[in-house]
Amino acid sequence: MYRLYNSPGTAGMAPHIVLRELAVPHEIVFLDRDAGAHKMPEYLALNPLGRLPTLVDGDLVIFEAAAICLHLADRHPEAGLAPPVGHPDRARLYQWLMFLTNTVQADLMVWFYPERVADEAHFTDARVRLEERLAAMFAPLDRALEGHDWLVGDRFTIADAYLFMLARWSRNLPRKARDLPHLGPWLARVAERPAVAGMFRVEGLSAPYY
Ligand SMILES: N[C@@H](CCC(=O)N[C@@H](CS)C(=O)NCC(=O)O)C(=O)O
Repeated sequence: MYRLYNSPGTAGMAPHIVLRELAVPHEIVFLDRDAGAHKMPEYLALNPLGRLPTLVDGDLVIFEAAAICLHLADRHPEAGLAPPVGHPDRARLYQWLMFLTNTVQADLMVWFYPERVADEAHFTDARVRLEERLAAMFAPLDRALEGHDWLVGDRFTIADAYLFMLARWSRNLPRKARDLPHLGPWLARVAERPAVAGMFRVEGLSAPYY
């Protein structure tokens, strides 16, 4: 039984989708971030950064959403949520997953929490620049989907789960992923998946989803 520590709508969404795609027994533990539950000693013992998500898989405890997605895909190779190791599509999956987590997600986090890097007087300037940067990041993702149903290869992978989570966050920005010609239909396609619909239900989120 996997246990995923999570909070609705946050970085735990991609691992949550992956658990549901795998249809494996799992428990989602929602921590009350407003109450600071993710900074309590009990949780810090699992994740010293006090961030969500964290996965518990027997004796293994890991954090970082992308690492959790890869681990889950590797534990259940028969599900095909990641191409086989050594296959060119596996390299493409690494490329997009790393780009998503270390570049797109990093800038999105600063857009949502500018107080972490700047004084309030600079929030607007910082956000305008981040919006430019993020538009330039979503553009190649949009192009990669041209003529393709999924980001990597010819089936849904963990890269789609991850991109869905981040593309959905862009609904708060002036330039939204959903307005791009290929990302828009792709978002609708992902949202229709039973695993994704189930995730929204469990996370208590309602439409519009992205
Ligand atoms: N790179 C980490 C980021 C995790 C992260 O920052 N999660 C946010 C929620 S989206 C969080 O827990 N924030 C609480 C905090 O930073 O104190 C991952 O992808 O797992």
